[in-house]
Amino acid sequence: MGQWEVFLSPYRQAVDELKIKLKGMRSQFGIMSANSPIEFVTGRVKPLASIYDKSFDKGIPFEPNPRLGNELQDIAGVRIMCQFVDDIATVTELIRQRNDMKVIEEKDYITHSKPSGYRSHHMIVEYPVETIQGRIVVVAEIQIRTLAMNFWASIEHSLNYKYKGIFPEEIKNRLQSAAEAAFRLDEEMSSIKSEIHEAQAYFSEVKEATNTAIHKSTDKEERES
Ligand code: 0O2
Ligand code: 0O2
Repeated sequence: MGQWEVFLSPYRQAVDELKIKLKGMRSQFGIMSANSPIEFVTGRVKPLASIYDKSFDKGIPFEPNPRLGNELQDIAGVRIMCQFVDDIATVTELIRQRNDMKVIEEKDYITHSKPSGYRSHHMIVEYPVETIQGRIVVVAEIQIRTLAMNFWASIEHSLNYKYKGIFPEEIKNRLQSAAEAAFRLDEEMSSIKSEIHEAQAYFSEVKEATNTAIHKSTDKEERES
């Protein structure tokens, strides 16, 4: 295995484990029939080309060693999407209370959005992974955002590739106003949150009742055949 594969392997393990644990939080809300503050979870290990670009920008040697892992805090990155803005505070509190990771830094780009219009809450955590060579503590970044914030960020991210970070003035202004529109959408959805939750609870009940009815009728058919 190459040196980079060896270096990145605990980061891959961290992303896999964090995804399972955070998706587990979502299922636990489901089991308790409570509204989950987590809509979905994704994760990735930063591709080598992006590690190269970022280490170059930050003036850090592009070498597979612990310095790189400590200075580039998003080599292991996990993203949590929420339906409502106040779910973000619920999720961050749940993460702060966990014993299997230690929050070392938080960046609130929701109250203080970036000049681009970017909004998200970032948590930098130290996460220990158990390997055959012992415990390795890796730094990982957890980004928590609403679906609307995520929609904006993924569009802006693709445009960033196209324009290599230098947007024409008109696109820049449009993206900023789209970010504000996304934020207003979040505010509007929050104002009808209880209505939405009622509808979602009703939908789940109907789905469960239909499933139970189908199970009963197929069981009966099997017994009779
Ligand atoms: P792009 O446009 O280059 O970002 P599964 O195990 O099935 O749940 P899967 O399909 O293996 O999940 O991957 P997952 O977990 O859905 O996430 C993959 C996509 O989400 C990638 O996009 C990642 O770039 C993006 N992503 C997820 N979490 C993070 C994060 O914390 N930071 C960053 N920067 N990106 C993240 P694509 O599809 O590769 O395309
Ligand atoms: P990718 O492709 O998403 O993996 P710092 O050292 O704290 O000054 P750093 O490490 O860049 O700087 O941290 P920051 O800005 O808190 O968070 C970096 C990540 O947040 C980015 O990863 C993006 O995923 C996301 N992000 C930050 N600002 C923006 C933005 O304006 N638009 C979008 N779409 N995403 C943003 P990378 O490394 O850019 O890459």
